[in-house]
Amino acid sequence: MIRIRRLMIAFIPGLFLLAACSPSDPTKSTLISSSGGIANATATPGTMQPSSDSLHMMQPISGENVQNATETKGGQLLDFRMADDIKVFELTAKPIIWPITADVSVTAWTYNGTVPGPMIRVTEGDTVRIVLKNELPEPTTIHWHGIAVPNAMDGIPDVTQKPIQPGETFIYEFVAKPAGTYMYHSHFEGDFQVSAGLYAPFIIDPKEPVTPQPDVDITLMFSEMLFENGKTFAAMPMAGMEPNYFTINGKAFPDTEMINVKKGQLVRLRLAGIGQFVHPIHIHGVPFKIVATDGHPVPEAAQLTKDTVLVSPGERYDIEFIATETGQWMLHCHILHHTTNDNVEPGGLMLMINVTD
Ligand SMILES: [Cu+2]
Repeated sequence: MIRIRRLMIAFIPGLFLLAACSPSDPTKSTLISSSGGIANATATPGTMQPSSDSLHMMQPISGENVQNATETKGGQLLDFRMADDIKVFELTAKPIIWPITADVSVTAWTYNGTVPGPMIRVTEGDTVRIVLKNELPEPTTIHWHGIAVPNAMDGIPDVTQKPIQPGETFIYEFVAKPAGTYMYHSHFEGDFQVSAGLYAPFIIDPKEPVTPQPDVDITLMFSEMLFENGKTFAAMPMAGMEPNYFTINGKAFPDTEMINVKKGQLVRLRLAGIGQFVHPIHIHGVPFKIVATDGHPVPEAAQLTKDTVLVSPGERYDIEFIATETGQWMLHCHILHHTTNDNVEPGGLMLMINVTD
Protein backbone atom coordinates (compact mmCIF):
# COMPACT_ATOMS: atom_id res chain seq x y z
CA MET A 1 0.00 0.00 0.00
CA ILE A 2 2.88 2.37 0.68
CA ARG A 3 4.20 1.66 -2.81
CA ILE A 4 0.81 2.35 -4.34
CA ARG A 5 0.34 5.66 -2.53
CA ARG A 6 3.74 6.83 -3.73
CA LEU A 7 2.74 5.98 -7.30
CA MET A 8 -0.48 7.92 -6.96
CA ILE A 9 1.39 11.04 -6.01
CA ALA A 10 4.51 10.65 -8.13
CA PHE A 11 3.07 10.04 -11.60
CA ILE A 12 0.59 12.87 -11.92
CA PRO A 13 2.58 15.82 -13.27
CA GLY A 14 1.36 19.31 -12.47
CA LEU A 15 -0.68 18.06 -9.54
CA PHE A 16 0.95 18.19 -6.16
CA LEU A 17 -1.58 17.29 -3.54
CA LEU A 18 -3.85 14.32 -3.20
CA ALA A 19 -6.59 16.04 -1.26
CA ALA A 20 -9.55 13.78 -0.86
CA CYS A 21 -10.80 10.47 -2.13
CA SER A 22 -14.48 9.80 -1.82
CA PRO A 23 -15.07 6.26 -0.64
CA SER A 24 -18.41 6.29 -2.42
CA ASP A 25 -16.61 6.43 -5.77
CA PRO A 26 -13.32 4.65 -5.38
CA THR A 27 -12.31 4.95 -9.02
CA LYS A 28 -12.17 8.74 -8.81
CA SER A 29 -9.87 10.84 -6.73
CA THR A 30 -10.15 14.56 -6.31
CA LEU A 31 -6.87 16.37 -6.77
CA ILE A 32 -5.96 19.97 -6.12
CA SER A 33 -3.60 21.40 -8.75
CA SER A 34 -0.76 23.81 -8.04
CA SER A 35 -3.04 26.63 -9.23
CA GLY A 36 -5.65 25.61 -6.70
CA GLY A 37 -8.09 24.21 -9.26
CA ILE A 38 -9.71 20.85 -8.80
CA ALA A 39 -9.32 18.01 -11.25
CA ASN A 40 -11.11 14.69 -11.24
CA ALA A 41 -8.87 11.80 -12.15
CA THR A 42 -10.67 8.74 -13.46
CA ALA A 43 -8.89 5.42 -13.50
CA THR A 44 -7.95 4.23 -17.00
CA PRO A 45 -6.27 0.87 -17.52
CA GLY A 46 -2.74 1.14 -18.87
CA THR A 47 -2.20 4.74 -17.83
CA MET A 48 -0.27 6.10 -14.90
CA GLN A 49 -3.50 7.37 -13.40
CA PRO A 50 -4.56 5.67 -10.18
CA SER A 51 -6.29 2.42 -11.13
CA SER A 52 -9.19 0.87 -9.29
CA ASP A 53 -6.62 -1.69 -8.12
CA SER A 54 -4.41 0.97 -6.62
CA LEU A 55 -7.41 2.37 -4.77
CA HIS A 56 -8.21 -1.06 -3.42
CA MET A 57 -8.22 0.05 0.20
CA MET A 58 -11.01 2.48 -0.64
CA GLN A 59 -13.33 -0.25 -1.95
CA PRO A 60 -16.21 -1.32 0.29
CA ILE A 61 -15.57 -4.32 2.52
CA SER A 62 -17.43 -7.07 0.70
CA GLY A 63 -17.76 -10.73 -0.13
CA GLU A 64 -20.18 -13.12 -1.82
CA ASN A 65 -23.29 -14.30 0.03
CA VAL A 66 -22.12 -12.74 3.28
CA GLN A 67 -24.04 -14.29 6.19
CA ASN A 68 -25.32 -12.59 9.30
CA ALA A 69 -23.22 -13.19 12.41
CA THR A 70 -24.51 -16.05 14.58
CA GLU A 71 -22.46 -14.92 17.59
CA THR A 72 -23.19 -11.64 19.35
CA LYS A 73 -19.90 -11.17 21.24
CA GLY A 74 -16.40 -10.97 19.86
CA GLY A 75 -13.16 -11.93 21.61
CA GLN A 76 -14.61 -15.04 23.27
CA LEU A 77 -12.29 -17.84 24.38
CA LEU A 78 -11.41 -20.21 21.53
CA ASP A 79 -11.52 -23.95 22.27
CA PHE A 80 -8.59 -26.12 21.25
CA ARG A 81 -7.86 -29.81 20.85
CA MET A 82 -4.69 -31.56 21.87
CA ALA A 83 -2.48 -33.27 19.28
CA ASP A 84 0.19 -34.98 21.36
CA ASP A 85 1.27 -32.08 23.56
CA ILE A 86 0.33 -29.34 21.08
CA LYS A 87 -2.71 -27.09 21.54
CA VAL A 88 -4.43 -26.89 18.15
CA PHE A 89 -6.69 -23.92 17.36
CA GLU A 90 -8.76 -23.53 14.21
CA LEU A 91 -9.48 -20.21 12.57
CA THR A 92 -11.45 -19.39 9.44
CA ALA A 93 -11.05 -15.93 7.94
CA LYS A 94 -14.39 -14.97 6.39
CA PRO A 95 -16.70 -12.01 5.76
CA ILE A 96 -19.72 -11.63 8.03
CA ILE A 97 -22.47 -9.09 8.70
CA TRP A 98 -21.57 -7.81 12.16
CA PRO A 99 -23.84 -5.65 14.34
CA ILE A 100 -21.87 -2.83 16.00
CA THR A 101 -25.08 -1.37 17.48
CA ALA A 102 -28.69 -2.57 17.54
CA ASP A 103 -29.34 -0.42 14.46
CA VAL A 104 -26.08 -0.56 12.53
CA SER A 105 -24.56 -3.69 11.03
CA VAL A 106 -21.37 -3.54 9.02
CA THR A 107 -19.79 -5.96 6.60
CA ALA A 108 -16.66 -7.14 8.37
CA TRP A 109 -13.83 -9.51 7.60
CA THR A 110 -13.47 -11.75 10.63
CA TYR A 111 -11.82 -14.72 12.26
CA ASN A 112 -14.55 -17.30 12.94
CA GLY A 113 -17.34 -14.80 12.35
CA THR A 114 -16.83 -12.32 15.18
CA VAL A 115 -15.21 -8.90 15.73
CA PRO A 116 -12.76 -9.14 17.40
CA GLY A 117 -11.96 -12.73 16.45
CA PRO A 118 -11.85 -15.36 19.22
CA MET A 119 -9.36 -15.02 22.06
CA ILE A 120 -6.50 -17.49 22.05
CA ARG A 121 -5.42 -17.95 25.68
CA VAL A 122 -2.59 -20.31 26.66
CA THR A 123 0.16 -20.67 29.25
CA GLU A 124 3.73 -19.55 28.67
CA GLY A 125 5.74 -22.41 27.16
CA ASP A 126 2.72 -24.11 25.50
CA THR A 127 3.29 -25.19 21.92
CA VAL A 128 0.40 -23.85 19.86
CA ARG A 129 -0.66 -24.75 16.34
CA ILE A 130 -3.10 -22.45 14.58
CA VAL A 131 -4.75 -23.78 11.43
CA LEU A 132 -5.96 -20.82 9.36
CA LYS A 133 -8.41 -21.38 6.50
CA ASN A 134 -8.84 -18.43 4.17
CA GLU A 135 -12.46 -17.95 3.05
CA LEU A 136 -11.92 -14.29 2.18
CA PRO A 137 -12.06 -13.07 -1.41
CA GLU A 138 -8.43 -11.89 -1.00
CA PRO A 139 -5.13 -13.41 0.17
CA THR A 140 -4.24 -12.99 3.83
CA THR A 141 -1.66 -13.83 6.53
CA ILE A 142 -1.62 -13.59 10.35
CA HIS A 143 0.96 -11.72 12.40
CA TRP A 144 1.32 -12.62 16.12
CA HIS A 145 1.75 -9.10 17.44
CA GLY A 146 4.38 -8.94 20.19
CA ILE A 147 4.85 -12.72 20.57
CA ALA A 148 8.40 -14.07 20.19
CA VAL A 149 7.71 -16.41 17.25
CA PRO A 150 10.26 -17.97 14.86
CA ASN A 151 10.80 -15.78 11.80
CA ALA A 152 8.99 -18.20 9.45
CA MET A 153 5.84 -17.84 11.62
CA ASP A 154 5.83 -14.02 11.64
CA GLY A 155 3.21 -13.70 8.90
CA ILE A 156 4.84 -11.17 6.59
CA PRO A 157 3.61 -11.81 3.03
CA ASP A 158 6.35 -12.49 0.45
CA VAL A 159 9.01 -12.15 3.15
CA THR A 160 8.44 -14.90 5.70
CA GLN A 161 5.68 -16.76 3.81
CA LYS A 162 3.63 -16.77 0.63
CA PRO A 163 0.25 -15.02 1.03
CA ILE A 164 -2.49 -17.54 1.82
CA GLN A 165 -4.76 -17.51 -1.23
CA PRO A 166 -8.57 -17.73 -1.03
CA GLY A 167 -9.50 -21.37 -0.33
CA GLU A 168 -6.03 -22.22 1.02
CA THR A 169 -5.09 -23.29 4.54
CA PHE A 170 -1.87 -22.39 6.36
CA ILE A 171 -0.52 -23.77 9.62
CA TYR A 172 1.26 -21.58 12.15
CA GLU A 173 3.10 -23.24 15.03
CA PHE A 174 5.25 -21.79 17.79
CA VAL A 175 5.98 -21.86 21.49
CA ALA A 176 3.89 -19.19 23.24
CA LYS A 177 6.25 -16.78 24.99
CA PRO A 178 6.72 -14.51 26.81
CA ALA A 179 3.66 -14.19 29.08
CA GLY A 180 1.55 -11.11 28.46
CA THR A 181 -1.25 -9.39 26.53
CA TYR A 182 -0.86 -9.74 22.78
CA MET A 183 -2.94 -9.58 19.62
CA TYR A 184 -3.11 -11.40 16.34
CA HIS A 185 -4.10 -9.67 13.13
CA SER A 186 -3.84 -9.79 9.35
CA HIS A 187 -0.56 -8.55 7.90
CA PHE A 188 -1.73 -8.63 4.28
CA GLU A 189 -2.80 -5.14 3.16
CA GLY A 190 -3.17 -4.42 6.85
CA ASP A 191 -4.62 -0.96 6.42
CA PHE A 192 -7.62 -2.59 4.78
CA GLN A 193 -7.80 -6.04 6.40
CA VAL A 194 -7.14 -5.07 10.03
CA SER A 195 -9.58 -2.19 9.83
CA ALA A 196 -12.07 -4.59 8.24
CA GLY A 197 -12.06 -6.67 11.43
CA LEU A 198 -9.24 -9.23 11.10
CA TYR A 199 -7.90 -8.85 14.64
CA ALA A 200 -8.25 -10.64 17.99
CA PRO A 201 -6.70 -10.94 21.47
CA PHE A 202 -3.94 -13.45 22.32
CA ILE A 203 -3.22 -13.85 26.04
CA ILE A 204 -0.26 -15.82 27.37
CA ASP A 205 -0.60 -16.49 31.10
CA PRO A 206 2.57 -16.87 33.16
CA LYS A 207 3.45 -20.38 34.39
CA GLU A 208 3.49 -19.07 37.95
CA PRO A 209 0.34 -16.98 38.49
CA VAL A 210 0.99 -13.39 39.49
CA THR A 211 -0.44 -12.53 42.92
CA PRO A 212 -2.82 -11.12 43.73
CA GLN A 213 -4.88 -12.54 40.86
CA PRO A 214 -7.47 -10.11 39.51
CA ASP A 215 -11.12 -10.93 40.22
CA VAL A 216 -12.16 -9.41 36.90
CA ASP A 217 -9.88 -9.74 33.86
CA ILE A 218 -11.19 -8.22 30.63
CA THR A 219 -9.55 -7.35 27.33
CA LEU A 220 -10.81 -4.27 25.46
CA MET A 221 -9.79 -3.80 21.82
CA PHE A 222 -10.28 -0.33 20.33
CA SER A 223 -10.95 0.13 16.63
CA GLU A 224 -12.96 2.13 14.11
CA MET A 225 -15.22 1.66 11.09
CA LEU A 226 -16.54 3.83 8.28
CA PHE A 227 -20.15 3.03 7.42
CA GLU A 228 -21.79 5.16 4.77
CA ASN A 229 -24.85 4.69 2.55
CA GLY A 230 -25.18 1.09 3.63
CA LYS A 231 -21.58 0.26 2.74
CA THR A 232 -18.68 -0.49 5.06
CA PHE A 233 -15.16 0.77 4.50
CA ALA A 234 -11.89 0.17 6.31
CA ALA A 235 -11.37 3.38 8.28
CA MET A 236 -7.90 4.91 8.14
CA PRO A 237 -6.18 8.26 8.74
CA MET A 238 -6.67 9.38 5.15
CA ALA A 239 -8.85 12.14 3.74
CA GLY A 240 -12.34 10.79 3.06
CA MET A 241 -11.64 7.53 4.91
CA GLU A 242 -12.01 8.73 8.50
CA PRO A 243 -14.24 6.60 10.72
CA ASN A 244 -17.76 7.52 11.79
CA TYR A 245 -18.08 4.56 14.20
CA PHE A 246 -15.66 3.72 17.03
CA THR A 247 -15.73 0.29 18.66
CA ILE A 248 -14.73 -1.50 21.85
CA ASN A 249 -14.59 -5.24 21.16
CA GLY A 250 -16.49 -4.67 17.94
CA LYS A 251 -19.37 -2.70 19.52
CA ALA A 252 -20.21 0.99 19.79
CA PHE A 253 -21.98 2.46 22.85
CA PRO A 254 -24.72 1.83 23.99
CA ASP A 255 -24.06 -1.71 22.76
CA THR A 256 -20.62 -1.99 24.36
CA GLU A 257 -20.61 -4.61 27.10
CA MET A 258 -20.99 -3.44 30.70
CA ILE A 259 -18.26 -4.62 33.09
CA ASN A 260 -19.81 -5.96 36.31
CA VAL A 261 -17.67 -5.70 39.44
CA LYS A 262 -18.27 -6.27 43.16
CA LYS A 263 -17.11 -3.54 45.51
CA GLY A 264 -13.59 -4.33 46.74
CA GLN A 265 -12.67 -6.53 43.77
CA LEU A 266 -9.38 -6.18 41.90
CA VAL A 267 -10.05 -5.35 38.24
CA ARG A 268 -7.56 -5.82 35.43
CA LEU A 269 -8.37 -4.27 32.06
CA ARG A 270 -6.14 -5.11 29.12
CA LEU A 271 -6.43 -2.11 26.79
CA ALA A 272 -5.38 -2.87 23.21
CA GLY A 273 -5.16 -0.40 20.33
CA ILE A 274 -5.80 -2.32 17.11
CA GLY A 275 -7.39 0.48 15.04
CA GLN A 276 -5.55 3.23 13.22
CA PHE A 277 -6.30 6.10 15.59
CA VAL A 278 -5.03 7.02 19.08
CA HIS A 279 -7.44 6.80 22.00
CA PRO A 280 -6.77 8.41 25.42
CA ILE A 281 -8.79 6.05 27.61
CA HIS A 282 -10.16 7.68 30.77
CA ILE A 283 -11.86 5.97 33.72
CA HIS A 284 -14.18 7.82 36.09
CA GLY A 285 -14.21 7.39 39.83
CA VAL A 286 -10.97 5.61 40.58
CA PRO A 287 -7.33 5.89 39.49
CA PHE A 288 -5.52 2.84 38.12
CA LYS A 289 -1.97 1.54 37.96
CA ILE A 290 -0.30 0.54 34.71
CA VAL A 291 0.96 -2.97 35.53
CA ALA A 292 2.12 -4.05 32.07
CA THR A 293 3.05 -2.31 28.82
CA ASP A 294 2.86 -4.19 25.50
CA GLY A 295 2.60 -7.43 27.47
CA HIS A 296 5.65 -6.88 29.66
CA PRO A 297 5.22 -6.45 33.43
CA VAL A 298 6.08 -3.03 34.89
CA PRO A 299 8.12 -3.34 38.14
CA GLU A 300 5.96 -2.22 41.05
CA ALA A 301 8.12 0.79 41.85
CA ALA A 302 7.74 2.04 38.26
CA GLN A 303 3.95 1.58 38.00
CA LEU A 304 2.38 4.96 37.21
CA THR A 305 -0.91 5.89 38.84
CA LYS A 306 -3.15 7.44 36.18
CA ASP A 307 -6.78 8.09 35.32
CA THR A 308 -6.13 8.44 31.56
CA VAL A 309 -3.77 6.49 29.34
CA LEU A 310 -3.12 7.08 25.64
CA VAL A 311 -3.53 3.82 23.75
CA SER A 312 -1.89 4.13 20.34
CA PRO A 313 -2.22 1.74 17.39
CA GLY A 314 -0.43 -1.50 18.26
CA GLU A 315 -0.06 -0.74 21.99
CA ARG A 316 -1.36 -2.68 24.99
CA TYR A 317 -1.67 -1.39 28.54
CA ASP A 318 -2.70 -3.72 31.37
CA ILE A 319 -4.23 -1.53 34.06
CA GLU A 320 -5.46 -2.51 37.52
CA PHE A 321 -7.64 -0.88 40.15
CA ILE A 322 -9.75 -1.85 43.13
CA ALA A 323 -13.40 -0.88 42.78
CA THR A 324 -13.98 1.08 45.99
CA GLU A 325 -17.28 2.86 45.30
CA THR A 326 -20.58 1.45 44.06
CA GLY A 327 -22.26 2.96 41.03
CA GLN A 328 -21.96 3.07 37.27
CA TRP A 329 -18.53 4.42 36.42
CA MET A 330 -17.75 5.34 32.84
CA LEU A 331 -14.75 4.29 30.80
CA HIS A 332 -14.39 6.39 27.65
CA CYS A 333 -12.05 7.84 25.08
CA HIS A 334 -11.20 11.46 25.83
CA ILE A 335 -11.07 12.47 22.18
CA LEU A 336 -14.72 13.29 22.58
CA HIS A 337 -15.64 12.91 18.93
CA HIS A 338 -14.78 9.25 19.49
CA THR A 339 -17.80 8.97 21.80
CA THR A 340 -20.22 9.51 18.93
CA ASN A 341 -22.01 7.24 16.46
CA ASP A 342 -22.08 8.88 13.02
CA ASN A 343 -21.57 12.27 14.76
CA VAL A 344 -24.33 11.74 17.32
CA GLU A 345 -23.43 11.58 21.02
CA PRO A 346 -23.44 9.39 23.07
CA GLY A 347 -21.85 6.49 21.28
CA GLY A 348 -18.55 4.97 20.26
CA LEU A 349 -15.82 4.39 22.81
CA MET A 350 -17.82 4.38 26.03
CA LEU A 351 -18.75 1.64 28.44
CA MET A 352 -19.96 1.37 32.02
CA ILE A 353 -18.16 -0.28 34.92
CA ASN A 354 -21.02 -1.31 37.19
CA VAL A 355 -19.80 -1.61 40.79
CA THR A 356 -22.28 -3.23 43.21
CA ASP A 357 -22.19 -4.35 46.83
CU1 LIG B 1 -10.49 7.91 20.82
